[in-house]
Amino acid sequence: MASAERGQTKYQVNLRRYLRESGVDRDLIRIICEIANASKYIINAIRTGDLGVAGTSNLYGEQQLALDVLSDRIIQKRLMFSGVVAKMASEEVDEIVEVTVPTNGRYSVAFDPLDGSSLVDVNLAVGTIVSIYEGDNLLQPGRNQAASLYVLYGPRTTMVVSTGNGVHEFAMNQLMEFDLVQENITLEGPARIYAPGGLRSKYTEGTEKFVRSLEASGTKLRYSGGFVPDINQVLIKRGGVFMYPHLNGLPSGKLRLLYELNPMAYLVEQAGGAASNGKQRILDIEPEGLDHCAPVFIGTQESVALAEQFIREQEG
Ligand code: AFP
Repeated sequence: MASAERGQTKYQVNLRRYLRESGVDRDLIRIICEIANASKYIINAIRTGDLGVAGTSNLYGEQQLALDVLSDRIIQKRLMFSGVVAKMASEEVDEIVEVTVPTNGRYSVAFDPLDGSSLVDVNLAVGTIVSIYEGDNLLQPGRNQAASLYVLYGPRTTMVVSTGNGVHEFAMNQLMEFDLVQENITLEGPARIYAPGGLRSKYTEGTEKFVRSLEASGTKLRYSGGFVPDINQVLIKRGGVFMYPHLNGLPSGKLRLLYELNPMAYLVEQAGGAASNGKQRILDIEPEGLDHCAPVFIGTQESVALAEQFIREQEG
């Protein structure tokens, strides 16, 4: 039900009301709505902000853009004063940030403030990725998340969120509020699209055979270089698979467990899909640190199982 009807007037169901009527914990709603508010300022930063470098580097030694730092500050400030957050971990900050102002400390949040920021200068879609845990331990397996979401800054601004009862999409309206557009997004059948991250020339034998099987079955290649839009395609098209695999010379792949893989794996599993590092469920991986990276195959259960089979057969 995308909107509630009272008499002749149709009312859109907005994010806060939908979560409240779904019985979501009020402090968790607070965090999700703070991210929704932060997204308004991030949109403005993307549209008008400085596309240059910040002159600093992140935890992975990657050069930070001014937009990375600005987006990080926008989100940190809203979570810091939310009154319900104990700790924050940002992909753009080297260590965990303790909330130092009064808070009930019920939740902790890991986030990538602007994933794919290097795509802004070529005007491609980028996103914010958020992972929420109860308590103050951010280094626990992703299966313990209380919620996860992403905001996709594309031709439309949308939020896809799960609090453990299905995956739902909201779109930003003219008032910059998020209205429900579809609920209980569910992946169906085999992948119709695939997104192969990383250099193909460095694929291992198992991954190479997996990709060839996708091509042979007519699966279409759809890869933007942005994790958020690429995963969004898999979810909204109801069927696909994304991979950023282990590569020859890069056994851990590129993507970050806390800030990218866990939140997306939570969403995709809530949508009836699967997420694996090629051998193990992403959400069962014990984080070894904030900078933990892992290979990923994520999408329909059928496609992820096939990837694991090829890797098992070819690489043991
Ligand atoms: P940035 O946030 O540094 O732009 O990286 C984005 C990303 O982590 C993820 O969004 C993409 O899936 C992946 O990099 C693309 O990596 P390649 O550019 O190596 O394909």
